[in-house]
This record gives sequence, structure tokens and C-alpha cells, in this order.
Amino acid sequence: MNHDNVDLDAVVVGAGFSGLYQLYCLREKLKLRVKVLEAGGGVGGTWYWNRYPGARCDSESHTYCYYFDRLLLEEWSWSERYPGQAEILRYLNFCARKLNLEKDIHFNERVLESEWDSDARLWHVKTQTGKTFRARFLITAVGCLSSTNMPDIDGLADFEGEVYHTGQWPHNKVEFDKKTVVIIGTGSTGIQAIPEIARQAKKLYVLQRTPNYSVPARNRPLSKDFHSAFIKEIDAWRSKMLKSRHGHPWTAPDRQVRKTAPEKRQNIMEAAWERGGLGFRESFDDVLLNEESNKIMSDFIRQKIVDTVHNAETAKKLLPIDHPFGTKRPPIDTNYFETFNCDHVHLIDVRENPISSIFTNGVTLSNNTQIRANMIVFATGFDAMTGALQKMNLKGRGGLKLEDAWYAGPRTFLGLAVPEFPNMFTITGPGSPSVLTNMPRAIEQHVDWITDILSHAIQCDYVEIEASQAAANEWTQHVTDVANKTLLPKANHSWYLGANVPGKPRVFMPYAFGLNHYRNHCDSVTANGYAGFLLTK
Ligand code: N01
Repeated sequence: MNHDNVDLDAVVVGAGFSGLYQLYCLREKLKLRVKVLEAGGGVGGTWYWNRYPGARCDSESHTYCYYFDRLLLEEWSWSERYPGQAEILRYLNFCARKLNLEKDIHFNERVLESEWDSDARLWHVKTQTGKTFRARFLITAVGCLSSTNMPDIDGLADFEGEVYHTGQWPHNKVEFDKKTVVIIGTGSTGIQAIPEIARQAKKLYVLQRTPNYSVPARNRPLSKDFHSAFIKEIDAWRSKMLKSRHGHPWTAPDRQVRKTAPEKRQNIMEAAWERGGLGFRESFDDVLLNEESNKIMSDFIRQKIVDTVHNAETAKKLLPIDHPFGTKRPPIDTNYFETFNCDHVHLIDVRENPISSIFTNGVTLSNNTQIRANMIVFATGFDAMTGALQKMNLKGRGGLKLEDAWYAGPRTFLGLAVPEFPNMFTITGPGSPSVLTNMPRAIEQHVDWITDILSHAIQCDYVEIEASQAAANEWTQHVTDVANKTLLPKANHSWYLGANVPGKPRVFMPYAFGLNHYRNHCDSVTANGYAGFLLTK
């Protein structure tokens, strides 16, 4: 074997939650020769890169972990209700060590190009270090939120201070002490980072384009006996998560906001606000289905903002008014709105007065106001769901580029496979429930399903498996139809729609009908002999 060419059964790209579990399944269950290629210097994916202050998951700890291996569940205990970035990274390193995964991962190996060779029926995967990995199967485990969205602002290169993007945060400690910091963006990331940066910086300017809803997380340390109680009930937790539409261990009760008496619904919302977290949205079952119901809940949050923020003008600027609650990914926070009561924190509305350029010492707004700063933090999000796939420069049958195949938006079968890209599977790809769920539940379902189809292909001597055009067209239409039955497409700047990236086709990308229904779809495809796939002997 040539030193720079490696021949394998399968290549997995990415060593986050999905890549690690996929490696485990292909190596241990199917006994394949498999390697993971990872651009980072360690495992973790999202949690390797997103080290910004305040980074924390909004799924509860005991649900945001693998459930496929009971020993992993028993041996790891979480310290807080929601896991922080450092703890998740320690957890994933613990799993990699326990399952002896690292020996099959190439770190610092960024994939630059991946091309299907129709004659040899192999994928050729080329990396930045000059290697080519050749494999029968290619599985992308690149995450939905891993390609950063950096706005193209005039003069950025001239800025003499520090510049960071939250999605590529440095490994060394960033010092905010005695500094004036500008942060751009008030999505889930900005909302987590702002209170933490405010605690340390001399002055903080928050440049907000779209005010956001946020619900208190109510994070807290877990009690000492939480873990022992949890492991006695693992099966019950698993079953609750699998039954729900979003992979969290609860389902919305059968009641509608607008049909509940005003006093009663106010009490329900107050109690849910006190419990905190993503469950707030699930205290009724029609929040994302009915405009009137949504408005009542949105008004409730707006009132909380007014009650929390002392300065009336600041409070008004913080009120989300251009989209219904939950139609952009709903953040949960710790002291986000309270932070605007600090004298050294200043809210700037850059929808009213947009950023015009960056100069050597700060940011200039359209009305010529100059904000002088030592540091600019971009919390401006990601080219979500398709960005990381497109960065792999995928070429399918006949050299077809993924970007050309998806010129009008992503077109997949089940979010798992793409016509003209044989033997390639996309974990949590566009068209799957992914980002609308508690990710580890969606990931385990995808990895199990992919492992089964590869096992089937190997047993039956199929040399190619490929989604049919008809199946992908039908599924993509179904994804759109399902989204259109909800309020989800109503947020103008949502990354669910690709609307946050200039020039990106505006298509609702995740599957909104729920992980439970989605699993049934996938199972029926399997039961029907992989209907929708072209299987070639
Ligand atoms: O990114 P976002 P994020 N000028 O796209 C603004 C997950 N996550 O990194 O809304 C000025 O949501 C943009 O403004 P607008 C979670 O799924 C999870 O915050 O486009 N502003 C917006 O305010 C989340 O949804 C967790 O008008 C600009 C912000 O930047 C996803 O990651 C924690 C701009 C981007 O918000 C992405 O969240 C963190 C410009 N040119 C993240 N460009 C948890 O589990 C963009 N913006 C808790």
C-alpha cells in the first residue's frame, strides 16, 4: 500500500457524538476496516470548537449522552442540570477511551475533497495533509452547526484588536479583563456568552440585529443521589425520549394555549417559567401550530423582559417582535436579560443603525457612530446543515458536485442519502429531524439505521446503494409540506431556512414532524427491503 493511500471499507468524517458512535458500530458490529477523519486535534466535534464563555448544552445532562451502552451510562455521572462545554468534552473523551476509539481516528486531518470513482466503486477522500483514503462507504458525521458564518464586513482585516468567532474559540484562555468588547449576535450563543463576558469585561457593547426570545435555563448542580436514582430508571428515561417528537423525556400535554382559561394558562406558564428550560414551550401542544396561541406565549415572554430590564428604552429594544416564539431555535439562558441592567453593558440596535464598517480601533455604524473596542466577538452562527457537507467538496456520479445537485436547496432521502452519491450516508443530514431534537437521540437512530443498511448490503453483496431520485423528490416535498403546517417557516432570518447566509437557497431544512414519526418512516423503509434505494449487485 502506498504511504499516502489508505484502503478501507469505510471512512467516517468527524469525531463528534455521531462519528464516534458510527466508528464503534462499524468496527465492533460489522468488523469493518474503518477510520475516522477529524479536522480538530481531539474528539468532540461541536464541543471541541465551541469553547466560548458560557457554552453549555440546553438538553439536560442525563439525556444528552449515549444510551447504547449501559456501562457508559452507569460509569459517568453529570455534575449539573445542563452540561457545560468542558464537561461534555470530558465525557466524549471518556467514551472514546472506554471504547478504545482513538486508535482509529486521524486527528488534524481535514477533508478537502471526496469523489466517487464509478469504475472502482470506491470513494476517494483527500485530506489537507496530502493523504487519500479509499473506501467503499463514506459516512459524513460533520454536524449540523460546524461551518461558521462570518459576516463580510468592510475593514475587518484592519482591526488592530482581538477578533474571535464563538464557533472557533481558541484553546488558550481569552482575557476580557480591563477590555472593551463588542459582541455581534444574539442567538443561542450570544445569549450564553453575553452574561459571562459582561462579568469580566470593562465594557460590553451588544450589537443586536434581531431581538430574541429566551427562557431561563435554571441550571443548578445535580444532587449527590441524582445519578444512583437515574441508573435505576434508565429504561424509563430512554422510553420517554423515544416516544417524544423531539427526543427529550417529556411530551406536551393535550391542551391548547388559546383554549385554556386565561388565569389557568397564566399559572401554567408561570410554573413552566420557574422550572425553566426547553420544556417551557411544551407546556401546551399548539405553540408552533396556531398563531393566536403562539402570540399569547410570546406576549408572556415579552412581559417578562419588560419586568426584568430596568431601563424602559433598553427593554423595548430587546422585545422580539418580528417572529413567533419558537420559530427560531429557542435559547435558554442564565441572567441574559438581567445583564442589560449593568451600567457597563450597552445594547446597540444594528437593524435600526446597521454596522457599516470596521476600523482599526472598533466598529462604525451607518450613522457614523464609532464604537471603540479592544475585541470583537462574532456570535454570528453557522452555515447550518449544508455548510460543512459542502466544504468536503463532494463529487458523486459523473463528477456531479453536491453544490450543483443542491443548487435549489438540499434534496435527500430521509436526510440520510443523496441521489447520485452512491454508498454515502449523511448522519443528521438536511431532511432529518436533527436540530429539532435532543441530538444524541437523533444520532443514535441514524447510526443504527446506517449500520443496518451497510450490514444488509454486505450480506447481500450489493456493490452500490443509492437513494432514487423519486424517493428524494418525494421526501424533500414531504419535509417542506410538514414544515408548512407549522409556524416554523415564519422567522425571516432563521438558519433553519438558510436565511442567515447571503445567497443560500431558502428552504426549510430539518424534518419537523418529529423523531418518533421519522423513526417509523425509516423502519418502514427497512421493512420494505429498503424501498426508495437502488441496490446494485
Ligand atoms: O447562531 P444564530 P448561534 N450583523 O444563527 C446575528 C445551537 N446552539 O451560534 O437573527 C449583525 O442563531 C444574527 O442576527 P439575525 C442552537 O441550535 C445551541 O447563536 O440573523 N448580526 C443572530 O442574532 C442555535 O440555534 C446551544 O438578525 C448578525 C446571531 O448573529 C445554533 O447553535 C448554544 C450578522 C446568530 O444567531 C446557532 O446559534 C449555542 C450580521 N452581519 C448554540 N450575522 C445550546 O445547546 C448574523 N448576525 C444551548
